[in-house]
Formats: sequence, structure tokens, C-alpha cells
Amino acid sequence: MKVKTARRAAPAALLALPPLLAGCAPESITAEGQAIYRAYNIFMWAAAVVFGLVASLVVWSVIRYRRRDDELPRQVEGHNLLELTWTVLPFLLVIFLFVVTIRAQNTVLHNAPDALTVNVTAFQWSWRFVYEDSGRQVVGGPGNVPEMVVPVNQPILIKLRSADVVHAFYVPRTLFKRQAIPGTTNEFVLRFTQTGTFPGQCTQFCGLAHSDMLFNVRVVSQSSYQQWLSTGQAGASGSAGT
Ligand SMILES: [Cu+2]
Repeated sequence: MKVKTARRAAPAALLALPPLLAGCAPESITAEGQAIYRAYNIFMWAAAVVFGLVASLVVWSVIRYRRRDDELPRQVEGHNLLELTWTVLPFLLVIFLFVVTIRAQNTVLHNAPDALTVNVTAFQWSWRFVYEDSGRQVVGGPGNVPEMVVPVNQPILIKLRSADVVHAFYVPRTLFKRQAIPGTTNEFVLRFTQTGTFPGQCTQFCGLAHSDMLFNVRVVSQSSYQQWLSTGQAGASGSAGT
């Protein structure tokens, strides 16, 4: 009786595994990251279906064609329908995933004319955030984790540069990372959809104090943002000046 239950539970547990593991990726805090998250999920389900199909066929053929005597089972050669099936189906799947990727990329790499521009400069070993319109800046340093304060639901255009070596701008909850490369400006738009403080870090080894290259993104309401701009208050941390 126990064996039977275990046998029944095994396929159910296998089926439950992909959604459980998918829970490992946190839901993103930006509109762009949510598009990435949806694309991840579609890839995960496509992979789960392909895995299920292939694994079932392997198990089935191992059992069905196990050795019973010295006779070879019937050999199949040049079966047009079979060959067409395993050529066309993967091709269609690749096309489908290609379209899913392009659509997600278009969302992630979009332009936003109404964006608030923040010039972000990575340097050994911290970050400088300069707000283009107001000239306000926040600079980090040893023992001082800087904070980029941004309004919720407004596109933020980040112009990412490096003052010395290659660094990388990464806020895990955005599911997005971009390198800061000397001599190049990398531009991208992030629209944060929830308020809160989210940690970020440099993810490109850039020298002795690489591990100190932390920063926070604090997403606040429009009114709190305006207040922060004019007074430097609203609980801002990090060294800030104008
Ligand atoms: Cu770095």
C-alpha cells in the first residue's frame, strides 16, 4: 500500500518541482524586470514540457524494449513522418522562444521621453549619482553606502559610466544588470513599480575594495521625492550635497 502511494506521489512531486523552483526568482520591482520575469517563466515551462516528454519517452522505451531474447526489435529507417515531426516541432519551439525574447527585449530596451535622468558613475570603489535636471548629487565612499532616491512609477533613464575600470550596476530585484565600461555610456530605463529600499552592488571584480561597492535604491512617492530634492530630507542616507 505504501509503495503504491509513493509511486503515485513521485510524478506529482516531479510536476510540482518546476513551479517550486521558479519561485526562486523574486518578482521584479520594475516594469522592465517584470517583462524579463515573464520571459523566464515561459522558457521554464517550455523546458519543463520538453524534459517531461523526452524523459517519458526514454523511460517508456527502456521498459517497452528491454531485452527479452536475442532477437533485435523491429528496426525503423527513413520514417518520413517521424523525422518531419522531430525537425518541425523543435523549429517551431525555437521560433516561439525567439519571439518571446524579442518582445521582452523591446520592453526592457525601450525609450522614455518623460524619463528622469540620473548620471551614475562607478569608480574605485563606490558610486556617484548626479540628477541631470537639478544637479543634485549623492556620492559614496569608504564606510558610506550611497543611496539613489527615485520616484515610483516614473521612468528613470540611467546613464552609466565608469571613471576607471570596468564595474557593473546590479540591483538584484530588478533582474537586470549592466556593465560600466570606461569611455562608454550605457543607457537604460528602469521604471520602479513599488516603493521601498532595494540593495544594489557592483558585480564585476574591480580591485581590492570591490566588495565595498554597495549602494541602495530607495523608491519613494513623487511628493517625497520632490521633498528630498529640495531639502535633502525624507530620511536620505549617504553623503548628499548640491
Ligand atoms: Cu566595481
